[in-house]
Amino acid sequence: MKYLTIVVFVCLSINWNIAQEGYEPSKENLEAREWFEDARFGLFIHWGVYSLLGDGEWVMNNQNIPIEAYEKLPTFFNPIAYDPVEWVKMAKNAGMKYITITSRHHDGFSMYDSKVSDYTIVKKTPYGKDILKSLAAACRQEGIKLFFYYSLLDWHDDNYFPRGRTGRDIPGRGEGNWEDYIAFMKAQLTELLTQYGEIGGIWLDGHWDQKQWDGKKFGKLQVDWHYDELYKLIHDLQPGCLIGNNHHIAPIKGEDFQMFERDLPGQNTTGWGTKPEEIGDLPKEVCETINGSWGFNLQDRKHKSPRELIQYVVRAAGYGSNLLLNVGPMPNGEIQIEHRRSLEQVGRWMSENGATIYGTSEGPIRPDEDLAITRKGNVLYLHILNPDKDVVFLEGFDGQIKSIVFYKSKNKVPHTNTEFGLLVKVPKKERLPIDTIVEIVLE
Ligand code: JFZ
Repeated sequence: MKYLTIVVFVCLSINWNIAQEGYEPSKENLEAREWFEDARFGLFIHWGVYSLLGDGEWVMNNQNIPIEAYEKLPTFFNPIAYDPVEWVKMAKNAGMKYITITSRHHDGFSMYDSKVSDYTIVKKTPYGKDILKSLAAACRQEGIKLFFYYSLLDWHDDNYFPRGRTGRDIPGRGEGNWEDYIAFMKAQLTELLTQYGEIGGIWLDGHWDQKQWDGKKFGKLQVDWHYDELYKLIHDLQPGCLIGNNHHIAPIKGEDFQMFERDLPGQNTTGWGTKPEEIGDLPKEVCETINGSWGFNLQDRKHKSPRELIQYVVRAAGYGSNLLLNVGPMPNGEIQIEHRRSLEQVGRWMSENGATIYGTSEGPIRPDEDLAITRKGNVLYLHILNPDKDVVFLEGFDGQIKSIVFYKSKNKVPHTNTEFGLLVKVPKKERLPIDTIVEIVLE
């Protein structure tokens, strides 16, 4: 009997990816997923007291800043230039349909008025106001959906114990109780889903911190994240709220979309990304930075050009995925001029060509270096991303073509149907530097 109890206990305790078993998305949720897939483009915002140091959102870990020293940051966080309406308008003009913002990142600081923590923007900064409240109001006003990023991992809270593989050398950390930490997260998620109106989704991050790491690859999970309870809580509070988790593994029951960090779906270029066999059928979202950093980084000059950004949106759409493009606002609340300018240009392109992106699904052929295809009913949009191409060959294409024109000029496209596929000719005068779109209407 005693032996049996031990066996049962061991079996229970290693089943640590427990999902929201039996989860059936509600009608609201299915509608929200549809909306999400049509939206295709969102703004990611990483903003916190770390922004003050201009060295990214991992600065506490990277510089091993003691808890006590880090706690000085909130005392001079005072974003007097923060104008949420301006942020939302910037996103909207860029052609984005939703915003995902960090409510609490790995540093454990709540950027909103949390009653269950003392470590919040309202209680600890001279600014003293809840930035999510004003952002939520601005989003509502402008018709933009709001999502919250929420960190599962915490470098500040003693109850985040056992510690994960990051933040181990931060001086001043204590040893608390894991179950209390889970209860704390539930209380915070409840606040986030009851104080800000309708929330588009919750973007969880930090799962991987609790997987053992041998310097090359991840091993087993050390803790129970209680996803069954967290996911149920979120869906009970707001059935339409979409859950995504940046765990880089196949979707866990209870999730509503699958995310890909800095990688197009299936292209595991980071090494720790999602493997092709782990791609499920949920709506997809790729996240990427506008420069090289998530949180504000003063020295980062790797600003992506408008051309790169537009092509990334197009490629993601070609994979049937959204793009969540990140900016890291400065500590004063402003978004860098370089990024605002680029987003304006992206917006100009989206306003002319958005019909080939929004509401589309992936095309019949996977994107490659030179092209991506999106689809809307019986219309295919062939996006030629390399202006040097004079001929494009779509191998295996055997659709019956009703009409085929260049999207911009509406001129007919010279083409030949061969037994191996479709050959499309792109005359020089039709070529565009960013994306030459060919509209193919099928019978
Ligand atoms: C995570 C965060 O750590 C990062 O700060 C940012 O918020 C980004 C969007 O998401 O990035 C990760 C995710 C996974 C690993 C490292 C960073 N990992 O598996 O080592």
